[in-house]
Amino acid sequence: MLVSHTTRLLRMEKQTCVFTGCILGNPSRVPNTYKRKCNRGTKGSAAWRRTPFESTGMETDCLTTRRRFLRQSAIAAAGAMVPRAFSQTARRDAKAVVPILDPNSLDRFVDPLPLPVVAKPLGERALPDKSGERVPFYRVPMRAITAQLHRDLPPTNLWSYGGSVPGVMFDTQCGQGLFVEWANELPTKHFLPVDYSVHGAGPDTPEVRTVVHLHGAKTPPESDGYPEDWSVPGESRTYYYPNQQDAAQLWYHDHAIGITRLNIYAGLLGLHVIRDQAEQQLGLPNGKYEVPLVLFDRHLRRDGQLSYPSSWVPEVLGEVPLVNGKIFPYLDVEARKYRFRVVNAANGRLYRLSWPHEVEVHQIGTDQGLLPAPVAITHVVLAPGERADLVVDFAPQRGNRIVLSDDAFTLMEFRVSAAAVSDPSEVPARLRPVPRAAESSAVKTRWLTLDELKKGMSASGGMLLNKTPWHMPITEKPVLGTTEIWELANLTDDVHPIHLHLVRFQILDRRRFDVFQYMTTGTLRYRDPARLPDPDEMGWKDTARVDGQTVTRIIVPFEGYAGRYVWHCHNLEHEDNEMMRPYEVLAART
Ligand SMILES: [Cu+2]
Repeated sequence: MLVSHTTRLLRMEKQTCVFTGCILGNPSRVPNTYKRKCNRGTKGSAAWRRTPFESTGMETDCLTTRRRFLRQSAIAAAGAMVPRAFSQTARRDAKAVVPILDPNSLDRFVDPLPLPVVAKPLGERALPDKSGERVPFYRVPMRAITAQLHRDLPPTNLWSYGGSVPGVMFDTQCGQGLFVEWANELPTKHFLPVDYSVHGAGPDTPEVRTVVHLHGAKTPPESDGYPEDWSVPGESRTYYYPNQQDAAQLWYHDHAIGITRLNIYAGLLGLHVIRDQAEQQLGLPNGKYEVPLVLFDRHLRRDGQLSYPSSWVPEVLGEVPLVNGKIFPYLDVEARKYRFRVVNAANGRLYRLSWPHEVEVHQIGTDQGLLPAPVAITHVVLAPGERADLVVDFAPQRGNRIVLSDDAFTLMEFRVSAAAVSDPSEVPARLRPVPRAAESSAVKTRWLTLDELKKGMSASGGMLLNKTPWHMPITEKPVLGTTEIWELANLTDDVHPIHLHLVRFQILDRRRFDVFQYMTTGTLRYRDPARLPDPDEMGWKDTARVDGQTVTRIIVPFEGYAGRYVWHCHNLEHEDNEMMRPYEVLAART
């Protein structure tokens, strides 16, 4: 396996540029418009393709200078740029196919916010543990659909779980397990461009393959959606979700090796809410006053169809914002409190949601459920994979229109009714205990680097975790029932949202360090004191923003199941290009 993969990559390195498809070492054959990109691609791709298998040179090549997510967001807001690699692709599309859609050409707030359909079980099935207990059984087909993303656009081709994007929503109770048969009924040809040079996506692999991961769930390994456990059209996988965990807003999405970014971009994502008694007794807004907001962005052509780069690029930030699958939707609300369950389901965009200052907003929860206490906010930052649980009080806003924005663009509008209503819901001062995990409880501390491989000043050649490609032997093997501290040392300039499957964790602190000194001498020098996580991050997390040139320490109790899982960056372009590693939870010794 290792030999064949290595051979394939080295052969590819001699033949083609992974950025443009042109012949390496023969830049005269490159079209002028692609020359700058090809030149960096030629050098950069050869360097990083070779490095994972030959250790020379990589350590001094991977110092990065790329822009930070927040900076991207702010500049894009000014209309000055979209990420370089992505905008080049867009221009290519514009010339070759159909002009690219400018979202500012669309009327705003003309479509109501869609709400996901709640999944209904088909029946019951017996648990595999021979206890005789029967639990609900669901079947969710993955199918090609069309959906109108805006009143004035033609229908868009998408892939869906259960007929919509986002897909059907699971509304579940803690302790009530369920089976889901995920049935791949997709076509055999992908409608987005597959880059066959990405690991796991070679031409000898079926082009359409899917595997579902329930993000944030404590799931047995055989049901967790291991990236190589994919199924092809005509096949299905039945997974068991025990739901033995605290109430939280989870979400499910595709995780197929090498094409996760394409499958999620196509629409393969949906929600899974777990509720519990403790949360239900708090009196928070519920029923129709609890609304999911699933955020993602896309790049669209004027004919309404998705556009995606023809070969791998490090980040894809769409120019068109969607909420629950609609562009610039509106929601009619009563003058009272609402609970919004926000999920960042974008490929690479870090959202910085801003509410008008006169609107009272509290964050009450994060990835893995409620915070200890509500946090008053005017904005919330969410990297891909992260969630925020918000309560917004519209009572003082009778008759007003409230616009929710991100730094980069307007997202949606809330139209507050002029009528006064009674509001029995409340936001208690104490939500649930979340004791801080003691560092002394950790039996092991791991130093793990986040790396970008590059040559020259700006070319990205891919990302790695701990300088180790996906297929290399497993190096992280925590023992079930023990706690570890993972020191995530980000050697790049970018924020990388790091997600661990199976577990929940707490962020201990963040601390900037001298990356240049570390890279050149191997010694660690911190630039400033450690910072505690933000107040809205003081709950249980499953995805943590690891800032550029910073060590982010997380403390992780490995609970649930022994077996093989993964940890990865949730920027989907990074994840697909090897910023993902397996890890194995070892059974505790008896
Ligand atoms: Cu990343």
